[in-house]
Amino acid sequence: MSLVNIATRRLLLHAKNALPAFGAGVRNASESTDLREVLARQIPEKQKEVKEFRKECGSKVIGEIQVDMLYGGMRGMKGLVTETSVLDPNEGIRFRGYSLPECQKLLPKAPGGSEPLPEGLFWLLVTGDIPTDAQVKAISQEWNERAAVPYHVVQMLNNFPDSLHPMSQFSAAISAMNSESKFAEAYAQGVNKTTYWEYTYEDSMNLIAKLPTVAAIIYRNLYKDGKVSPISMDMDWSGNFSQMLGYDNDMFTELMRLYLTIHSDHEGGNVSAHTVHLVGSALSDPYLSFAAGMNGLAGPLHGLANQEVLVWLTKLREQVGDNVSDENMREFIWSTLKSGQVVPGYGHAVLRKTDPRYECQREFALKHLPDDPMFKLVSQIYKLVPDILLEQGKAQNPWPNVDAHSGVLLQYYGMTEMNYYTVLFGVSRALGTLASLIWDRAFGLPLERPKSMSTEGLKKLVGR
Ligand code: CMX
Repeated sequence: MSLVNIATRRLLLHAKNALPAFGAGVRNASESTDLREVLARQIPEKQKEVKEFRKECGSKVIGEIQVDMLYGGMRGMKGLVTETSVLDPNEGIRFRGYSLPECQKLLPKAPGGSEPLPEGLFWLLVTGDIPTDAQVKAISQEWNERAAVPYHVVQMLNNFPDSLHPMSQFSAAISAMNSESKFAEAYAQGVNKTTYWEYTYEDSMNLIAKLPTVAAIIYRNLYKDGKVSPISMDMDWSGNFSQMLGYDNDMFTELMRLYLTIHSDHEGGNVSAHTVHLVGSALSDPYLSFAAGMNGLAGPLHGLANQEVLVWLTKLREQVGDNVSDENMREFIWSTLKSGQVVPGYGHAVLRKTDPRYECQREFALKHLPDDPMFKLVSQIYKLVPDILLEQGKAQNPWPNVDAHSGVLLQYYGMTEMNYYTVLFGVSRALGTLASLIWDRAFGLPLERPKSMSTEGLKKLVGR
């Protein structure tokens, strides 16, 4: 049985960061390094803005709903407010208005590193401001201080059978951590609803801080010796995570910083984000809300696709061998489609171009692993799959998404356990979904309850 030593040890790691170079139009409204304080100042202003907007425009019509949308997974139906990010079908994700390349350029980096620190992205998602180096460092420290995982959760994880999928372990552990929920405790004591955001904030910060340790316990229990190294107080969130996973490699840590940044948020309608928002609207605490989102992320059409891609690539290599010709690869892709399966990592419900999250992972690979055989295979697939999907004529978007590339980078650094990949996605997704949940409670959004209809009722409604 592994014991997580939550005592901390100090490592002399980080020299003082240089301040990031801010370009024109970059917002950084506050000097304070206390995120809670910055948020507390913003919330009344935003509440006022929304109140006035709703008073003036609350009854304006913003779209029409067609029958097909009800049967078609509500595609294109505008039905949610999410402040943290917006997805453009052609351009991809913008976090608080900043594109992915802009975030890569503007967000603070670790000393000597070139990838953004996810702590900075979290600050941006919560506040809308690009943080300073000092603000990011304060978040790293706060998360390190909040990282202790309750012993009953460690015990529970240690007792799970190896056959239980890592995502089931992850979600169960997150639910079980609601023993720590400040929100649930405050609600039970009958606190005023205007203060809900404060407890949601505390729970969110605690949960994000604990996730790397939970994820590392799962990894070390399933695939290694069950021992997890302790948190180092002077390390950043990704540095600690890499170390706890057992990867003593600066480039793996850099990959984690990039990975945990780019998987964080994809506006509000995707399954994981929407689920966290929906369950949170019942005032289930942030642990329960986020665990529900993780059960959605574990679906093969959503986050589990990163596992499916590696399973599919492995099958391809087994069946057609290495150095596969374009012709043989085309045949393999067609055989996948003809057997009624999807090509994992391709297509998207909103995107209509190559996902910028795919592109930045490809750039990482071109820089650090240009000769890796799996990377070459993924590049060859990228050349062939879009034309085949277009020829088949079904997929609205034949281009690759984030999941088509992530596993290849992980396997290069030795993380070959593909069943585990979605857990990494989940750790990152906490940043976006919990930033949104804090604002949901700050805005006092109500219980979510859209109207559903029967086919019979719909027919009557359209006069048929
Ligand atoms: N391979 C084969 N067929 C595909 C396909 C793909 N990659 N992408 C879409 N299609 C098919 C759909 O299955 C659907 O077929 P039917 O009409 O027989 O039902 C048809 O094309 C139309 O689908 P669509 O409107 O283009 O796509 P949806 O919005 O319904 O679904 C998605 C989007 C992502 C579920 C789909 O593209 C898919 O299954 N992709 C593979 C799985 C994947 O990579 N998921 C990860 C997405 C990113 C993430 O959330 O992590």
